[in-house]
Amino acid sequence: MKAEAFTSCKATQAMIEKTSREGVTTVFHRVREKKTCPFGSGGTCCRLCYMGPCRVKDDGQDAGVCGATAETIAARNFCRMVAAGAAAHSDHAREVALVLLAAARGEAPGFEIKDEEKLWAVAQDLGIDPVGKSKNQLAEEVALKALTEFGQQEGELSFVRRAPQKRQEVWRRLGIIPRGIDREIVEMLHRTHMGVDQEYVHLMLHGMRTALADGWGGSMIATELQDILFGTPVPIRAKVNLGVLKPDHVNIIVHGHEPLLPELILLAVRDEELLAQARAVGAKGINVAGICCTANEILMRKGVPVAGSVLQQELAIATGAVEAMVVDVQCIMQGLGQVARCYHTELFTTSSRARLPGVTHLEFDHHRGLEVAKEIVRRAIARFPQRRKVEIPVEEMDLIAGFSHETIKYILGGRFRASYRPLNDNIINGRIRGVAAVVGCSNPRVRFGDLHTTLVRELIANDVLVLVTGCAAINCAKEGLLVPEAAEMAGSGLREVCEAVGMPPVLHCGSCVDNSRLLIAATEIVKEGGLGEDISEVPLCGCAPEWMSEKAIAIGQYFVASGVTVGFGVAFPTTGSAKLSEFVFGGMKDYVNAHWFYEPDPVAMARTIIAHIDAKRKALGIDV
Ligand code: XCC
Ligand code: SF4
Repeated sequence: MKAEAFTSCKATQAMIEKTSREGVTTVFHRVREKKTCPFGSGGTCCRLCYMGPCRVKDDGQDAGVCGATAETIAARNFCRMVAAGAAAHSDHAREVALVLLAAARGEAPGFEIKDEEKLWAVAQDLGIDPVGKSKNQLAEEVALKALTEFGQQEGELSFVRRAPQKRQEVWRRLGIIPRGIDREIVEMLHRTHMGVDQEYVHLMLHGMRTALADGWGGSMIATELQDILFGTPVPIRAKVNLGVLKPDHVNIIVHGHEPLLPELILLAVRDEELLAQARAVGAKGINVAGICCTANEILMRKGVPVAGSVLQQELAIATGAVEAMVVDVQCIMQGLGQVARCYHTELFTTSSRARLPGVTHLEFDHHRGLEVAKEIVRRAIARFPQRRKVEIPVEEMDLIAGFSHETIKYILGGRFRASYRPLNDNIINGRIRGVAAVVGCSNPRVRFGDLHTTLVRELIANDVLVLVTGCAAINCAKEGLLVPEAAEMAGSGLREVCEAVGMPPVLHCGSCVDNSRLLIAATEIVKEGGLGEDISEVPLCGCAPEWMSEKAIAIGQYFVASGVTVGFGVAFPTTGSAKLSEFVFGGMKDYVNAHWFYEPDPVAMARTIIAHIDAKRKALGIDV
């Protein structure tokens, strides 16, 4: 099979070829065998009850057995994706809140409150007076308040008040301010059960409320509490791609989404006794690298190398150099189990919520997390002598990560007058044309990573400052777009700004829950003044050209509901219904001043984003 057809990433190509030679099946092999179903892909396959399943044509006459029309079915499916995505981000947040609570009470060895400044800020935004309280006392109150945001039945989520006033009014008018995180998700599932809510606009409005419970709720809680526990990111240099695996070290890969156990593994690998054990089996040391958003979390805060993005998880094992892979939740392919059995890798599931058949389960319990971490490291060391053929791709690239919204403030505004003023001024004077968020997954149905990099190159060449998160960030990093020298590829205006500050034209803002940082950054731009009074007025656009997960749909929906127009590539789950597509691609504008768009071609997507940014500039009277 032609590996070049899947991606231009040389490391990925080499490992696809290696697995093909060795008869090992990966996502790239399976995708060729699986045809997509047009009804499922366009959103009009309903399997919500067993009078069906029903595949419905969008001809104005066809309907499911219950009478449900194409737009109802597609809207229900879309909203269920939002609910699942919001649930994933929020359940992650819940776990972090529980760990913060235990840490504050001294019941989680290895965890402590690292960022008191953030703790104070978050406390105040949650309506807690921090004055006169000890660090742990305050952290306990913050954790308990965060936990109530999940089960709250009435009222409004606390972080909603962080949004620009005008945006809050839009939401209040529409009645879509989330009351409680769990409540909105449950109601979304209820409403999409057979025979409940069957009016697509009404469904989509609750889809927005549910998504907002993610962006301004679950995801934001995850990000903020993780910053409190592990520190708010600041710019940090690191390396990316499969070349970060070391031939003479015990390699441990952490993969998934929660940084909790990985932070403890980073502690454990510094343990002298374990290092001695590693040397005793002939290794020079222990190397930890990340995959997916776990990677992004510990990259942002610790500069831990990134082995790859979602589509490289099986390929990392195929190097034959990985002694242990530790996974928790989300984006973990079941195929990993099979691949691990072909090599000497021990794969560990660690979350009480996720197991894989035939895979070692060693549960992360935060009361004894450090012990679990050490046990994993010990077992990884024991695997080292079992290595057979090792083939690590040479490709690795430098990157800079760590651009939290606080950091953006500092680097642009300076240490003593940290503010978004310089960014706003540069947007107003046109050096920076606008801002684009390029986020989300990779998908083997399109050229892996190439859509991200083609799009981003086009954007920066046109003076658009790019913020990246998730697997999009990893893919851009692999191609050298996340270093200051990448400014050479930028248009003259953006280049001037980047060179003056010494920053890359593409800023790594973190994991997928860290898309909540982008909501805050957008809000800061509004609050700084000169670029409108609402997020929807800022020359700003979002996109996920290679998306695949339900979480991506939840993120897209909360961006749109927050006033940011969002483009997706690959395929779009409303295209089976003309009515619903008209709504998401246009009609939503009448409600939230933003909409979705679908564009599978990255260059065309860049043009659409630039045109959108230019239209916003024009409306603000800062035409270039
Ligand atoms: Fe998963 Fe977050 Fe998508 Fe990557 S970007 S494939 S969701 S790891 Ni979140
Ligand atoms: Fe078919 Fe209606 Fe049941 Fe869906 S809910 S499977 S459209 S009968």
